[in-house]
Amino acid sequence: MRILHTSDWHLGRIFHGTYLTGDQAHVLQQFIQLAGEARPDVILITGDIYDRSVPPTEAINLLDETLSRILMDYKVPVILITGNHDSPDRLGFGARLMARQELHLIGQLTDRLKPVVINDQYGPVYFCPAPYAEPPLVRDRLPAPGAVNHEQAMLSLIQHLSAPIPAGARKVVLAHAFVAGGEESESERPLSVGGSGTVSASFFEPFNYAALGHLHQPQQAGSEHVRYAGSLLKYSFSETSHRKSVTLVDMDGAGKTSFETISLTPRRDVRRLEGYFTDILAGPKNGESRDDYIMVTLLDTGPIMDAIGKLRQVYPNVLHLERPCLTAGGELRGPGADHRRLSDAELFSSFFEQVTGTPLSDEQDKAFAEILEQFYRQEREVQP
Ligand SMILES: [Mn+2]
Repeated sequence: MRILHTSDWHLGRIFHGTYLTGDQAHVLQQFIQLAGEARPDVILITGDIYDRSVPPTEAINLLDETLSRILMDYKVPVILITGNHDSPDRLGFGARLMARQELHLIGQLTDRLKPVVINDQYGPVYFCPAPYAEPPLVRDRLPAPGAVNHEQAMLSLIQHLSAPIPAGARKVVLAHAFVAGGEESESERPLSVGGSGTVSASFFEPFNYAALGHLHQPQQAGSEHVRYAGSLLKYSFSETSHRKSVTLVDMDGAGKTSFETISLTPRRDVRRLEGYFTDILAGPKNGESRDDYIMVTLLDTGPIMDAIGKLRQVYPNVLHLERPCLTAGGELRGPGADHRRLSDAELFSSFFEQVTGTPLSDEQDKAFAEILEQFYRQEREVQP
C-alpha cells in the first residue's frame, strides 16, 4: 500500500497582506504531477484545507481543480479530514455523493463515523479519519461523556473508529491534533486558548501509520510512524528554516512501513534579511531570488526616509520591516511591539493592561479564554 500524506494547505491564506493563492497553485501543480508519477493507492490530507471557514472563491476553485485532476486524471482515492481552520459543514457539502467517486471528505462528526477501507494485493487497510473536533462536540455527537478535554476527546474518537477493525488488520489513523512535545511555528492557531490542547502520542502508536495535521513543520511525533506532513508552504517568518514536504509511505503486507519525504519547490521562498540598510540595498547574492517574500531587520539607528519603499525597489516582495533599535528595549509587549507575533489572548491582555493600568487577573484571563474559544467555535459554525 503506497500512501501519499500531505496537510495544512491553508488555501486562501493571506500572508502580511498578500494572497498566496498563486503560490499555492504553483506547488499544487507539482503535487498533482507527483500523484501521477508516484502512483499512490491513496492520498491523505489531514486538515486545514482552507485557511478559514468561508474561503475566497479563488481558493475554492483551486481545491476543486486539484482534487478533480487527482481523481479524474489519475484515479487516486483521497481521504480528507477537516482541521481547526475549516468549516466542517461547508467542506462536507456533497460528501456522500463524492465518496462514490473515492473522494472521502470527513468533517461533520456523527456516531456513524467509521473507517474507510482500501484494499491492496495483501487485503484491506482500515483508514480511521478523526476530523478536528472540540471536546464539547465529541461529548455531544459521539456521544462520549468522558471527553472533557482534547486528550480524552481524541481517545474517544480513536476508540470509536477502531471498534469495527478486526484484530491483526492493518490500520492507519488520520488526525488533526497537537501531539504533546511537538514543535510549533507562528502560523498555527492554538487549539485551546485556556488549556494545553495537546494529546498523547501513545494513542497513535498502535496504528501502522499515523498521518497527522496541525503542526506546520514536518516532524515525527515520538515514533517514526507517527508523523506530521507539515504545511504546503511557509506561512510565517518563523518558518524560514523549514523544508516543506509531503510524505510518501510504503506499507507491506505485514504492515511494516518505510518513508520518504519529497520537497515541493515554492514559486517564492520566505526569507529573512538582517543587516545595515546600504548593505541590503546592494541586492541579492548569487543564487538568491529578489522575488522571494522577505522580512528585513535593519540594524541602523539613524532615521531612514521611506525605508520600505526603497527596499522594495530591490526586493519587490518585502512584506515586513523591523527596526529593533527603534523599539524601546526590544520588548515584545506594549505599543510598537510586533503584534503579529502575539496570540489573541496575549494581544488582549496587553491591550487591557495598557488601558486600565493593571494586568488581567487570573479570573479575567480565564473568562476571556472562554469567550475566545466560543468565538472560534462559532467561526467554524459548529455547535455546541
Ligand atoms: Mn494548520
